Amino acid sequence: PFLENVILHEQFLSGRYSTTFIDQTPELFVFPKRKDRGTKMLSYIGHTTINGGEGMKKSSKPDFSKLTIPKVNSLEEVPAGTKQILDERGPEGLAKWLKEQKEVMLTDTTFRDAHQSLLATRVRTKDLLQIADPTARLLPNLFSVEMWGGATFDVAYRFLKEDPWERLLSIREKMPNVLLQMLLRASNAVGYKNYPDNVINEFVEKSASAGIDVFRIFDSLNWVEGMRLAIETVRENNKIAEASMCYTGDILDVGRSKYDLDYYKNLAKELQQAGAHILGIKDMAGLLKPEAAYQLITSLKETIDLPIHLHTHDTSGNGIHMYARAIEAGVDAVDVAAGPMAGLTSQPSAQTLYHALEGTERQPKINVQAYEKLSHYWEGIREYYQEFESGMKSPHTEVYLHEMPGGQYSNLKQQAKAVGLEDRWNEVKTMFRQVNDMFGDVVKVTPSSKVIGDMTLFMVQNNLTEDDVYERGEFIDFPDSVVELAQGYIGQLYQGFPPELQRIILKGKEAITVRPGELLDPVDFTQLKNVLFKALDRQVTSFDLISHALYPKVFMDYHKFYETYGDLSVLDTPTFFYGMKLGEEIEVEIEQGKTLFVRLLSISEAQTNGTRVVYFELNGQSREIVVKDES
Ligand code: 3PY
Ligand code: ZN
Repeated sequence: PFLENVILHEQFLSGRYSTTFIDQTPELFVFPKRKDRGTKMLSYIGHTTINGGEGMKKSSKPDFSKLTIPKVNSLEEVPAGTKQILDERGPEGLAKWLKEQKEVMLTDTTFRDAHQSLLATRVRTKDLLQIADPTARLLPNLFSVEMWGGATFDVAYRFLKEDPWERLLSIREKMPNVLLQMLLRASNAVGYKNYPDNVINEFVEKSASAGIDVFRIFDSLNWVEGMRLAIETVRENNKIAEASMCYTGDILDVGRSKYDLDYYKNLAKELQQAGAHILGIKDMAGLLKPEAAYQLITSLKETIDLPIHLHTHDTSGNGIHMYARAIEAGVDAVDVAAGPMAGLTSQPSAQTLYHALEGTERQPKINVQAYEKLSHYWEGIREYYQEFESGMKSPHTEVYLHEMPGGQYSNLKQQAKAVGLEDRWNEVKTMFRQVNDMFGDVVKVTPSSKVIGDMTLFMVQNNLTEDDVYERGEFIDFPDSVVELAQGYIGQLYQGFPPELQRIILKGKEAITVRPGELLDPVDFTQLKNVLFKALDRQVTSFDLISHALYPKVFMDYHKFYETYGDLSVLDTPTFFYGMKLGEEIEVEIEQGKTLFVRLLSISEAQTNGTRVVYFELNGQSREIVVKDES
């Protein structure tokens, strides 16, 4: 039970108490015995040493090389950048400024999409934070740093056991000069479903107040109705609304007319009218080919007045050539990552693009040597996360066939493996495209891509063909997400859901055509605050409230973990994932000026009840922790 004690008692909270209150209710004054921070930390290290990190198979701790952090003078003032332009001129002024720049501007995605796409979003705040100040000082000419949103929000809580809001607040402090950017899934916020309108309002407001300047907003079906609320809320908060269209299909393929140049031109006009400060083009799978990019940017520049910001994934290996053509056509900004975190399912490399544009007027004004120095750091960091690599080793042109987004590829592969389809991965890729075509050729990006993925696995697992679905569909129980899509709860598909298939999937359930958010009851934040106060046994912040509204279970699980093991964000990454080696000593700075020195002395044999005793030395004193061996 969460706290029956006095601090939550109504009488105590209302101030109506005296010493008789204590006499009459002694049970309220029994406080649970709290473990100290050191013990909690040792429990975690002991547990991880014996059983391996969360969701990882147990393996011995590799010998990692020492990280190299570029030397900068942290006492000097950080050079001014785009953030100061936003503060002085507002979002419209900033957009105008962007359009006026002769060189192409760069967004660095190393802190978000690069590791979401290469390392299952696992890079921890500690590893981002210690390079944030050097990045701000060495690359003050970046347009922005994309460092939040997308999958980083729930992965932080779920797997890294840290608070995403603290990541944002602390990076903001270290990077006062460049715009901080996030990926916002419009009405799905940073989740996988539509949320009530007041949750979107609140989330945007809190993100803006915690430090986000540029909101890249997209709808997973390119449904503008689903984006309006997010765009308006960002504008109300005086931040930059980068309304984005997701690029799908191939405008060069004349046989495939659904998503042609006119489709994108109309969409761009609609987004401009909806209030975009910048038009984003989100090529989430890396399907935009060089000549297509040239034609697309050229026509969009003739169609709208907004600056254009292009995002891609380098899966096919054509990323740099594509960017070069888009830059030739006048694109204003593009997304890149530091070399060691670039390429394949991630963004193209910043340095490669810099050199590719040598001798042209549009070469970015960045210090490429500084990028190389920062890259030494990222090279070391990537090693820490080797367990989360997807295994893709070379350019993968098959993406033009299956059209799977960069961030989904390794994820779906893992899911396929989990349901025993590892050996049928090639079939899964082919089926992914077949499901896309069956659903009428849809935009595939979180969360619509997940629906296609769910249906794909379902069909391969059950050996179903498209004909089977049409012939026997009435007797088939489709995955929940597929029913939701067919029902309109993820939004409206361009040109609608194929009616016959919709009927088969819905089995009499009604489909909606309005915005799902309109139908959802608002969250009562006042009531939630009271409930959370009881459950957490501490002051509830507005960040807690919004996190709980988005991810109730993930948030409470995180809280429970935190109660047991304390603040793990201070632990170095190798220890966080692998625990300690016998005889090893580590230092953990639990707060400024307070350091724990931990040495692992020995581990006992497993006892009859399946536990082991782990013997540590903590700041010179011996400590024992009993850990259940789960092997
Ligand atoms: C996300 O929504 O997390 C994405 O990166 C989509 O491409
Ligand atoms: Zn992306």
